[in-house]
Amino acid sequence: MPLGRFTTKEDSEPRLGLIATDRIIPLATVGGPDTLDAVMRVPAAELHRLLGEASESTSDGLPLTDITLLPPIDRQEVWACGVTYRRSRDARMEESTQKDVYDLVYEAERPELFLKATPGRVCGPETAIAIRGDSTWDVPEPELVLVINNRGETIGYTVGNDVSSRSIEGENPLYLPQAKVYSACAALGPWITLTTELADPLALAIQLVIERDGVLHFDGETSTDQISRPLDELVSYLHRFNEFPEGVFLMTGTGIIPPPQFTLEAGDMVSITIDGIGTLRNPVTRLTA
Ligand code: DO4
Ligand code: MG
Repeated sequence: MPLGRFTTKEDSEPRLGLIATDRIIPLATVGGPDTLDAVMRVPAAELHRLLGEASESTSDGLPLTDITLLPPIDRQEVWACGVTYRRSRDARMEESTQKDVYDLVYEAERPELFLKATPGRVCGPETAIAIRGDSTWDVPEPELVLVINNRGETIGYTVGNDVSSRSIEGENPLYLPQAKVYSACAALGPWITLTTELADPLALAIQLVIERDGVLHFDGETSTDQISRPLDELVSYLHRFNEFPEGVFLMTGTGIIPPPQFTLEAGDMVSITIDGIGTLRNPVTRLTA
């Protein structure tokens, strides 16, 4: 059962629960860790045992219709990998004034890793992701996200959207932090699928659907089998000389790039589906000064 973070109409304090077909079992009621911060401090094997026991619970739980799912994050930073798919390298070489850097990093031993978002910049399911008022070319980036505890163990996966300004990054790669990090620049959710429930994270179909005015405007697909580096290599580089006492989320890069004439607009609806995990849906808003 996946792990969801939620509130109810009666209680605005975020809680964690195990999600069954039409209900959620709050972990506090079955003796499990009841915040994501607490989950991140439990060794992976023990966590999976605890959650396995909790999922056997006969508790009725709460109907999913009575809760609001929140982004599955507490105090963790969100990091991201760049140019891990050939498609991402090619698109960036086409748009950038500095084409070589993308080719070089795709081939290099050291991967590109960057800080994508702090928790306050992360949107949950059905809440609006943003495009910047000073950007003219914007895209969603659908990415498999690793959920990594404070020991560096991957405990689960979620769906991520690394919303990005292609015009700002394309002007100069040194503008990457401005292209990537701003208010509501990322989405995570709808929940965390535990590693024990997903056989092979490198064999997952990823689908992106963008609706405009209620009709299909763009769709694309890839598979995590196109990622050019082993996931444990990405995790290992992230943890080199860098500690994550609260655990960390790692977006693993995008393999779906809409055509150059496409840019996100306010009012669009972005849906990202990763097989075995779920669908993350977010409307788009434009930030103005
Ligand atoms: O090199 C810039 C960022 C690349 C990225 O976010 C991706 O490939 O997903
Ligand atoms: Mg990305």
